[in-house]
Amino acid sequence: MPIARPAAPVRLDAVELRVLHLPLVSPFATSFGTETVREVIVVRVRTADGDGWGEIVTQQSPLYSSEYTQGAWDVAQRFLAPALLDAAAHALAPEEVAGVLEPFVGHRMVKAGLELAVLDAALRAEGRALGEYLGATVDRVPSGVSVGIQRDPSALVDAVAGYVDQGYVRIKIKIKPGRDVADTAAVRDAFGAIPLQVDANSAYTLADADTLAELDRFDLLLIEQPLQEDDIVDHAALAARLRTPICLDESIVSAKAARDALALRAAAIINIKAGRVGGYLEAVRVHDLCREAGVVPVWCGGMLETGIGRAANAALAALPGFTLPGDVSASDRFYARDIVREPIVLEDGHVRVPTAPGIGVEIDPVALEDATVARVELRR
Ligand code: NPG
Repeated sequence: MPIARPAAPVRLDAVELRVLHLPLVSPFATSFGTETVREVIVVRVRTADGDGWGEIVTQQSPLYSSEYTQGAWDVAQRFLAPALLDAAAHALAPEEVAGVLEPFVGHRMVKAGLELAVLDAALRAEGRALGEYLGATVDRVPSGVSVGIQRDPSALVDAVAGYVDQGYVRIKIKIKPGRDVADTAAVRDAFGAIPLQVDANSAYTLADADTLAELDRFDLLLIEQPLQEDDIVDHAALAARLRTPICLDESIVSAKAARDALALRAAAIINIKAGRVGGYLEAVRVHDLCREAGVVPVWCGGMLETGIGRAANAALAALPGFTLPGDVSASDRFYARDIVREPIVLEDGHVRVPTAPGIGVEIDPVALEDATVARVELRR
């Protein structure tokens, strides 16, 4: 359902951007690289009625997508934040942000972070929670965990065991060529019928279809993004050869891309990430489209968000079309110290949807300051 009740416009006085470096509790390895520190940009918008917070989920290097932190830092200061400040000289509703930023091609993660900050400011001013605004229908969401590639399959089983013990209701393991069938088999053998899925982050080509078909015997919930971002037709060809449903992540950069992928039968399931599609409002449009397209299951992805994006993801994941557990894990899955006062915690395999106004969490100013490596403020 489209947003039922739009938010009141806000007047922006300033946009503050910070690059943060947050150490991860353990290295996170995927088919595209290993991270030990999360580099992320936090946005604060200042309005007469108070501040709003957002997060730009780019990574240090353009390995997951073409976006990366220094590029985001540049485009935000040079083009996007000035356009927003100009447009909001009088007042700007959160629903108008995407239109103001639309002339600038791409840079969706930056657009998403700016839009979230405006949305947060507007909803805080109204005393309304993001979940309620987006259309949440539950007060807690089941929590899945994403487990990076480990030294070997037995180390992977050990890592998964720790998360199972904590109560995560669904396990996702990262795979890459040479680290797929044996890793998946080890986890399936060790944990029986646990809900399990794999994520390739674009590491394969259609020539690997036979290897990927070997995963069919593990009754996975899905295989995520086996081929490259623009391999829509090849994903459709692969889907015809696998029993395991294909879920797209990197390829789904907008509601339009989602519509096309579904029409071409390149995906049976869609991972929704607000950063990747340019904002939480576009994320709701992807959700709505999937519900209308014969109830295509969707789930909420994660990008190692701080407490800001994590709280917003919990709100998004509470919409009714999110029928699979998302990568909405507890803050301590990645961070020993989050930058919010109310880190997301796991309760009986679920995380709570915040109910306080806006994103529903308060920033810890000391933790924020300690993590900041660069800061800039743009004024009207
Ligand atoms: O729980 O936040 C999380 C991480 C989930 O595996 C996860 N994210 O490919 O989906 C992904 C991956 C990712 C992380 C992608 C960071 C890009 C950046």
